[in-house]
Amino acid sequence: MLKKLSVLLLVLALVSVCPGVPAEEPASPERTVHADLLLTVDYGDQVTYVIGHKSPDADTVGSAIAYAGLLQQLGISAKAAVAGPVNQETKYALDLFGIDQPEVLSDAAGKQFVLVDHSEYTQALDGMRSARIVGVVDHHGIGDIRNTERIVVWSLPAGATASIVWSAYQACDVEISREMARAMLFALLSDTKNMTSMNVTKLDREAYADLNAIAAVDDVAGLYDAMKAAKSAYTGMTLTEIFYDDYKEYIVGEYTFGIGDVFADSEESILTLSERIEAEFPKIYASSKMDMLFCLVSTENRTRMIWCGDGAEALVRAAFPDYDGSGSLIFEPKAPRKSKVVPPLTRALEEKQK
Ligand SMILES: [Mn+2]
Repeated sequence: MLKKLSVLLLVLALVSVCPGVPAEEPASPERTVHADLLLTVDYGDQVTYVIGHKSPDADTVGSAIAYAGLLQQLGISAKAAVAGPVNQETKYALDLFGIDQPEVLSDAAGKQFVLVDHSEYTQALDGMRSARIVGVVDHHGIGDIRNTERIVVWSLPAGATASIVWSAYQACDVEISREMARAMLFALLSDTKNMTSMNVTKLDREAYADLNAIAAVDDVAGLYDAMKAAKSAYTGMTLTEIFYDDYKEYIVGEYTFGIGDVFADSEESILTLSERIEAEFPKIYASSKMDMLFCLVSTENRTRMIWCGDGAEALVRAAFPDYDGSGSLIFEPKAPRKSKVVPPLTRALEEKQK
């Protein structure tokens, strides 16, 4: 109930500061409520890195760039960064728009961050437990990061983190430049599959309409298709690199597991690609630190899941009662990692430890 209420309050707060609504009173230094709150946080003298999760995807990178841009506009010394090299999809969009790739950091210790698109240490840059976190922008659940200071956390169940960043610009009444609109637009397109995903909310639609107008991209559907093609081409990458291209780790009690999300460009390549990864899986598993590894190979319509590690098969049996014991699991329609794979695996692992 409390959670519902606070989300409602945040939404109301956001609505109340939308631009176009004349201010009731001439706010002292013409700053909105949310801009004021962002500036209430103590950033000290060091630079604030805005960074997304490991195996950065387009939403993580575009959101980091745009939120760093917002903080800069408010006079905060902020810089976008990434926790690893950007993927082919993101590289395509950045190159197309002439936007610089954010700096790649390898260790968070001693530095200061705003986290975007994640809020758990397993997905954060190494050393994050020894870093200072001064903000979070995320559309997943609340993870395990800790900070007892007063910071700004934007957490909304939107289709993309980029939409929340967009709403932060609205709440702070900061004008969105064409470059920032393009960064948020490619992020939004990627996470919502060009606004066709089931997770699309009204906020995403409003963000999309506004960003589209500012970004002035001739053919948005064509941009999305080209990004998708760049992603599934995996040009010049080893099978291990393909597995880790879009990869996330999870901890449930005393168990750890990782899931790679691999994109196939046709029904046939679901099988060929997943069989090639399967052959390489024991080697990938041996050099990982996880108890179990899972790999999803999907087109827009179908997913084949394979796994490796002690107890992985038994876990699949417990999590997915339809599993036929054939050594792999087919999902139709496609199984998004976040909504259809992580929750059943997590529940089954929790059950196992009761
Ligand atoms: Mn995201």
